[in-house]
Amino acid sequence: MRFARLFWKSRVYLWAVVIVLLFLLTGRAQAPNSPDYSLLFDKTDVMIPTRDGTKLHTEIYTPKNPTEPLPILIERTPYGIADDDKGYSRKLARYAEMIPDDYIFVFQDIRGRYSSEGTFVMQRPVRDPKDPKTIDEGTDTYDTIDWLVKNVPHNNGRAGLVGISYGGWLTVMGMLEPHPALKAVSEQASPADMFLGDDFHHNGAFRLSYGFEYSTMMETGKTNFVFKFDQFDTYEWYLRLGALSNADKNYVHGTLPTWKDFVTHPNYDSFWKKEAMPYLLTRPTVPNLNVAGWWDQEDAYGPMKIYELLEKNDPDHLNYLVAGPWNHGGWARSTGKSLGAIPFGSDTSLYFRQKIEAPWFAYWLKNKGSLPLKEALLFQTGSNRWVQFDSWPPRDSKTRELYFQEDGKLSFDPPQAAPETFDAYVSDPAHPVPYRHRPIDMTYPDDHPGGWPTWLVEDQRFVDNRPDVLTWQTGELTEDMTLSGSVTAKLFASTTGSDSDWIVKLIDVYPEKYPDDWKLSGYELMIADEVFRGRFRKSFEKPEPITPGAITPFNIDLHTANHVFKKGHRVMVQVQSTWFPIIDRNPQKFVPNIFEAKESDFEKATQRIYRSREYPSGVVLSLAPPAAGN
Ligand code: PG9
Repeated sequence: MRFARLFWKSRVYLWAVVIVLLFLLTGRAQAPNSPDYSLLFDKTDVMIPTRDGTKLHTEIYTPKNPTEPLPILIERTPYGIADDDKGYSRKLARYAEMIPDDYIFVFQDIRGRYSSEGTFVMQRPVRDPKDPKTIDEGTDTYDTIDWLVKNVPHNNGRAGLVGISYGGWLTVMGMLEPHPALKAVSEQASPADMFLGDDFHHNGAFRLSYGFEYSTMMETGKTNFVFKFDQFDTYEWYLRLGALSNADKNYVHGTLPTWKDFVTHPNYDSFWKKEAMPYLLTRPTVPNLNVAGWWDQEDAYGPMKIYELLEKNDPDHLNYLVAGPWNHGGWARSTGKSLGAIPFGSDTSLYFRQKIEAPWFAYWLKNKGSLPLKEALLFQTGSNRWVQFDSWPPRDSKTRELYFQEDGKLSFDPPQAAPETFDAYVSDPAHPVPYRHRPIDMTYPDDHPGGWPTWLVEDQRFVDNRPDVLTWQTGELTEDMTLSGSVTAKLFASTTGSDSDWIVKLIDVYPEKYPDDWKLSGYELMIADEVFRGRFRKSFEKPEPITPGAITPFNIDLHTANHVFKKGHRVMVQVQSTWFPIIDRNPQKFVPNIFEAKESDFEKATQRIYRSREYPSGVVLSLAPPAAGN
């Protein structure tokens, strides 16, 4: 009797029904991909009022016949909640590993998007908290939580907040003035600084294809819009576009606020600082799990920066970090066994969802189990294993510089050559280096699986033979080398122009013959990469021309990596000056605002990378001490 009561109360029978149905339908005893959620949840559709009267469309999914008060897990989104054929949000599938723990799931359209009222503002600036009439995404989150804990039956008074990318940023906004019921958050791939390192610019260089396609997607209507390119290969399309001013003249026609912001704020001014985390985050207010992907093509910088900023003032140990071998949001879908051609030896995304994310929320919101990580849990690529760290970057790594040498060699020995020793190339804005192999399809195609999500793991051999890409590499490594922490490029360079971009890529070159996986033979896998717009070398606020012909130092932060270059592999560095169309073309002649450059401003430039005793260019790597590293 007791068992029977427990059976009915625990709703195990519902899961059994779902699994049996699936088994019958598919003839396979597999885990259901998409169960019938109407058997598991009761759905309520509400418009939640916020303090200025604007109502936000919200879907609430309460487990059927709850046996105890349950926490509320909230995801807020600008991308729509999209229902399945039973009218249940497709978002539920994202939380498959948490559903057995029992939560009330809440999905909400943010202000001005999809079915919510109000006006959408791209990354709406944070309000002045002294003015009670102001609102922002933080107050909308606060008001939502307040309404939910007061109105949703069976809740236990605790709320969690989670989101990826824009949703990650919304999660951080919810932490700024947190509602007392907010007990745990997970910021996942949130941008931290749109001028320095995330979707719209990197080190001041404009992310053209992303900036154009994202702003048209978000600001053409209330729902996602797909820009219709008249050419599949957008490399060609953006080249035909010519100077950036043509985007507004020919397509945008002043209709996109975000495009206007790009044009009117070409430097790191208060506009960009208003939403940048270094100016907002002083301490963690709620336990926060930061999540990052090593090959995140959109916001790799953000979560690492947010972790770093919160770490500065975390006496109660509320700030945690997980990084895995993922692209943007890759941890939330699929198994994560591989990315593009690169295998990882285990189901890394599934592991995250089952063993990290689900226990993390269960610990804070349900007092269940123990914390799944001590501080930072980072997947080590190359060796394919998870490693726990007490701090990230680790304090015990030692920096060593790999120097560019003659004949394309790279070595730990400093160069001895005469001062004027360099390698050179001509950078021509009329023939920019593609950032991924062509055809470069649009960023978010709606009719085919695109190349964007995996471009960072593409084999870099596709540019090896270009005369405008310089390459240096070590010999075959005689033992494993563990990179564990920061990577910085130190270039001594000159240009015949008065402005220039420098793109540096740190690459793991697989052995020429790789029987473990033949298709990876000789593969050139990017481990770290970044672009730097030369005009900003002294200040991101006040750009300055480069003196043509002058040997100029450029220090470029390639961020952190946790990677083993295996014995038999080589380390490679590539330098180039264009990366198109993800980065707009630098005219290579200094103009006050590149968004207003004329066609005639774009010039070829001869670039020199010095590799002499006086001017030793190279990359500085943080290497793990041998004992700890392997
Ligand atoms: N990378 C997207 C984004 C986040 C925030 C602002 C603009 C774009 C996203 O995936 O949501």
